[in-house]
Amino acid sequence: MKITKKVFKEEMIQRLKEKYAMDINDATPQELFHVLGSVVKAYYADDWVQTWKDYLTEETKQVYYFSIEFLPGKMLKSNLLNLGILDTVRDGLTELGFSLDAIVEQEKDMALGNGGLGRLASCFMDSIASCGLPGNGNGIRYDYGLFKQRFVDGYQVELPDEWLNNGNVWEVRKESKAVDVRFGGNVYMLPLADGRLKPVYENSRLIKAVPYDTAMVGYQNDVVNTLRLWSVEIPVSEENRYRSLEERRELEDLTAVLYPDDSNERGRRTRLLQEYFFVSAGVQSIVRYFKKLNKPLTTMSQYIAIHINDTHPALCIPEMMRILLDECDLTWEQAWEVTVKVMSYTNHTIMAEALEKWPIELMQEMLPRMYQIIEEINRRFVNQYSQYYDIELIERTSIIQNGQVHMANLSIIGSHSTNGVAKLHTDLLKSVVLHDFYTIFPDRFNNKTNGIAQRRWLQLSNEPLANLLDQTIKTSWRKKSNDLHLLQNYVEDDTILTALAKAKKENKVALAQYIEETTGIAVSADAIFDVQIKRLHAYKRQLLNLLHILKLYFAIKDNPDFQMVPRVFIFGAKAAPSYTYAKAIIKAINETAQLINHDPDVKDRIKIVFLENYNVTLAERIIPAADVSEQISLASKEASGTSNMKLMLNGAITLATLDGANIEIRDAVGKENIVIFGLTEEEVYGYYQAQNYNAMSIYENSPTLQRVLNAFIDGTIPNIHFEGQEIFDSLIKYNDEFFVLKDFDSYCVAQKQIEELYGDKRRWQQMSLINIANAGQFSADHTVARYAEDIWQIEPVFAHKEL
Ligand code: 26Q
Repeated sequence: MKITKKVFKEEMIQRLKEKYAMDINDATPQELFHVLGSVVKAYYADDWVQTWKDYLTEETKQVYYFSIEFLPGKMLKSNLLNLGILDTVRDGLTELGFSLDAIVEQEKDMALGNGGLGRLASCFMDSIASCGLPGNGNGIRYDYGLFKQRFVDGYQVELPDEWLNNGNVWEVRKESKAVDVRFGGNVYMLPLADGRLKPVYENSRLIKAVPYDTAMVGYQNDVVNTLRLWSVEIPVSEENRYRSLEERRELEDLTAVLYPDDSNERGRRTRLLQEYFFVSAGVQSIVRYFKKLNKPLTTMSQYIAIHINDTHPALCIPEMMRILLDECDLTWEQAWEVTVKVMSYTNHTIMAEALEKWPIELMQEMLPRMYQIIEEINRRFVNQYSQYYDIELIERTSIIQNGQVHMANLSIIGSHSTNGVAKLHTDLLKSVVLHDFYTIFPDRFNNKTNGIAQRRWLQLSNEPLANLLDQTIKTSWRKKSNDLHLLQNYVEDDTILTALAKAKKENKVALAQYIEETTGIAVSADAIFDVQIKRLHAYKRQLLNLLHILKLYFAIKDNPDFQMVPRVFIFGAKAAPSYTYAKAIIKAINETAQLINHDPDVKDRIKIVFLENYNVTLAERIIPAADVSEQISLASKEASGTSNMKLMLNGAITLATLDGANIEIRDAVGKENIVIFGLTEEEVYGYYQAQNYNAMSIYENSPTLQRVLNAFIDGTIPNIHFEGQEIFDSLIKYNDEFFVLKDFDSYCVAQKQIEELYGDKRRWQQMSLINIANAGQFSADHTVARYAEDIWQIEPVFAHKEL
């Protein structure tokens, strides 16, 4: 995109005048943001239209990434970067007397996701467009995204996320592409004269799904893909005229809020309806598009791929069957072949409680036709495979079991590909969690290790480091992330090592300032910034981090001269509103922070900072300033993790268990450049087998652990009467489900090791450099390229612009 500063400035002045009838000098940052947004939108408008046309006229095979969550964060800067006009716009604004950074602040985070899974979907959207791949997102336009977190007396309080309050510059409402979605009531199959069966619906409800499209601008390649989010509306119709206010409210609320639970939100009617709503709207609009190509429906898989991000969009499978059977008159066999070839599925968890299941009655009541089709898919599956496998295996793999519909089973049976998100995770799927399916469909299983958008997570969020890289190894790493390897040549170069340290320091000073402004806590940028940022979950073990902090605290209390490198322990984490245990941990961390931060004996050797409202924008502030990356989940429980990759890319040293993608990070950097501790996945499974884990005996044999755990119930940590007891009980009474006590000692050793390494400045900088240099393999550009080749069978539109 070529625009000059001059043209840009004129455009800003003109549009401001048109939109607000105002001189630019009188504009507020909010008004400037909106005008700038619309200017940027105009810059990519032609490419957006052209990309769409190209796909249609060239009949390009496209992927549709179905996800109930997308978590893009702010979009202004990344759009400017990808259009290649970031510097022009920044300079232009400066000349007009404004700062881009102040305007950027005005944008609300688009937070239509909980965490890892939603952010992954957004990194993929960026990489798909940036690699010139024909792909689109399909999801829900929630009126309220993930709740805003506040701490009141150390407790998490949730406030609504009113992200649409000032309007949304990026979206385009496409009224003409609306579709109807039907649910509820009864359905029966009416035999027609020609032998076919036609569904007849009674008392069902029709709602209108209206799409809002957002441009996914590729990195300097003229490709602009589409993220399509659906919003509910009540159509004007005879049947709706007489609906009560209450009934209308229920329908309108369908796309009102994102469910804030990222593990098990079971059996909620609205959640199931949300899933069907965006699936049905999305699949209908895909079929409508496909019909424009005038190809036989049986060839659909040559033009369309649909990806199911976790099981939440699994109804894509029966919905595609419904459309092909009921509306396109394909036979069951034809429809099934098309469906399986089109669909693919990613699993993001091995935790049993997170595997989605719906009660049969609920599904029958809400989605009667879906249930009929699922029953038939299941009947045929059982029929076909009981010829080859024993009845127990067939029972374990059935979609319908014990009165419930198992969405993972549906997803595997109804698709041609099932992938895990890190090597270990995929191995566990094959050998344990989905072993039965692996027996039946070995060819369907594959691994796709997660990746991150290195442009957002380095180039945009860490300018000091990005500039240093540009000066040292030139700029090719922005497109070809593996060129970060070039940095390895400087591992003995003291000038570069010092420059790296300086960049990190600059980021730490900036974060220290933010911390002081937002929390009032003064922290030194010379301390180790030790960071754990992720959702709050028992398996992620924020508690282990806290126990270690308490151990250090008692060491100081026992010995006022206790020597240690000063540390700032930084936390960012939201707990699902209904997850009492996670909320208890938040309260305990906050009260421990009060205790330690205000204890004069500590003399600033330890500070605890729990930053409120962890979100994409806050992550962009914290990650560049991190020295230590805490990735301490119990081995086997974290499917992949992605903050581990972001922190590594920004030069933090990983302190980790052998879980998820941590293993691949270790392999990439070498074991001297990462600090590993704790049980291995095999050892964890060993304990499950033998059933001989005994948390109590660890406690009884460790005076340190006694002191630390007793602090939760003896008033040492103030104001946590109930929470402290709950936490204590989880470890002692309920035998420590996530082996926190078992891993405690080796975690403390690892922490000591971190401290010693940090003491050797040169060695630390070398480790940091090696981490950055080897982070390229975790770029989402690579990940989506593998999905494109192995699963979706799609190609970059401009072969010459490929990676
Ligand atoms: C399910 C049913 C009903 C309501 C909500 C849900 C639900 C919602 C969100 C279940 C799970 C999620 C999110 C899961 C998630 O974020 N998983 C993470 O995915 C990352 C990307 O693959 C991995 O890196 C993490 O390891 C994994 O925990």
